[in-house]
Amino acid sequence: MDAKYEMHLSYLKDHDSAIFNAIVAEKERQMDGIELIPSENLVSQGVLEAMGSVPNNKYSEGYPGKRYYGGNEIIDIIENLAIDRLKKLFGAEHANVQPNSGSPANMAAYFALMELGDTFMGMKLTEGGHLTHGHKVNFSGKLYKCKQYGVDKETEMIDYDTVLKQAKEIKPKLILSGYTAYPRSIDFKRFREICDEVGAFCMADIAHIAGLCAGGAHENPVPYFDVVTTTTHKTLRGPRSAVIMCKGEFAEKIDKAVFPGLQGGPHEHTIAAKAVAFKEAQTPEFRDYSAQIVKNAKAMAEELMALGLRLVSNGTDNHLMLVDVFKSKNLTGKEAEHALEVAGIYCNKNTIPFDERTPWDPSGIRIGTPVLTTRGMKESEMKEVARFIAKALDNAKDEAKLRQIKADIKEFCSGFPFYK
Ligand code: DSN
Repeated sequence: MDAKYEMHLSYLKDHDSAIFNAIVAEKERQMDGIELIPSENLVSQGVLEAMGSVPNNKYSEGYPGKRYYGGNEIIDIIENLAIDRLKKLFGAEHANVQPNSGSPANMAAYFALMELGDTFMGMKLTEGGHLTHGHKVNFSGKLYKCKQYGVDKETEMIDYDTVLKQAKEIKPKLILSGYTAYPRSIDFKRFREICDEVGAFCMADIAHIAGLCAGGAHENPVPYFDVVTTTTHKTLRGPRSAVIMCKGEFAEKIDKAVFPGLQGGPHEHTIAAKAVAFKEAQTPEFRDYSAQIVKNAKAMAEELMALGLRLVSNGTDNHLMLVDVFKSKNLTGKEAEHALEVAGIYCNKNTIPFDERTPWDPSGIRIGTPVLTTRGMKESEMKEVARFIAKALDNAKDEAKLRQIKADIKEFCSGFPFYK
C-alpha cells in the first residue's frame, strides 16, 4: 500500500484525552519501531473506517435472510458481500464470516466435524502448532483426544511419511494442518492424500499464511480441503477476526456450529471490515504484496545466517523464521525479546523444535516480514533490519547501546510512514 492513512480521532481528542493519548502513543510506537511479530499487520484506512462504524450497533443473530431480529436488511447486504468476496478470493464453496477470532473458529470447526471425545491429529505447540491444535491446557486437548505430530529432528521440517505412519496407527477422525511457527511451505496436497488414505476429515488452520494463499505466494488448500479456518488480521491484512471456509457438504454443520452452537450476535462492523479487506486482497497489488513478503523473509533469513544466527530448518519459505538465539548468542528467548524491545524491535520469544527450555523462557524468537512489507520495505531494507537485530543481540546487556540502536531505528522507520 502506498497511501498514507489518516487516523480519525478528533472526537476523542476533545472528549477523552486519556484514551486519545494512549491510542496516539500506540500509533507512534508502531510507526517508530521495527515490527517483526509475524502474526501482526497494519490495516488500511478502509478497514479501520469500517471497524469504527455503525453496524456495531446492530443485533443480527442468524444468517442473511434468516435473522432473529428485525431491521437487518442492510446488515444482510454487508454480510453477503463479505461471504461472496471471501468465496471468490479463496475459491471456497461455502464461507461463514461470523467467527469472532481464531480459537472460536477452530472450536466451531471441531464441533461441526467431530463428537466430543473423538481423536484427531494436530501439530505440537512446541514445534509450530497452536494451543487450539490439541494442547492439553486448551479446550481442544480437553474435549477431544489429540495425538500430536511434530517435525523431523534433523531437518526440523515435517516428514510426511512419518505423519502417514502415525495416522495409520491412530486412525484419527480429523487431521489438522496449518501452523503458527513453521517457517516452511506446507504440502497441503500430501495432507489431503494422507487424510484420504486413513479416512480422516482434512482441515487446515491457515491463519498465518492466509494472505500468502490468497495472493498466490503459497499453495491454497481451500478448494480441496474439507474445512479451512483462518484469522483475518495476519498476512491477510484485515480486521482482528476470523472466518471458516468449507465444502458445500459441510456448510450446514459449520453454520450451526458457529450459531447457535457457539456464538451470539455477530460483529457486523467487523464483518464489514472483513469485506473491505477481502476486496483489497483481490487486487494485483495484493498479489505483489504477498510475493514480496516471502522475498523479504528470504532476504532477512540469508543476512541473519550470514551474521552467524542459526535459523530453524536453515531458512524460510514463507513470512516467518525462528531464530535459535540460545545456540547462536547464548541468550534465552526471553532475554532476546527484551533486548530487542529496548532497541525498538518487536518479536516474540518462541520454542524451537525439541527445545530443552520452557515456553516461558525458550531458546528461540519468532520473527517475520508482513508488517515491514506493508510499510513498503524491500530486500535491501531487510538486510539492514537483520543487522539491527544482530547488533541488538550482541549488545543485549548494554542498555545505553540498545537505546542508541532505538534512535537509529526511529530514523530508519521514518522513511516508511504509514499512518498520519
Ligand atoms: N497468537 C497467534 C500468533 O501469534 O501466532 C496465533 O493465534
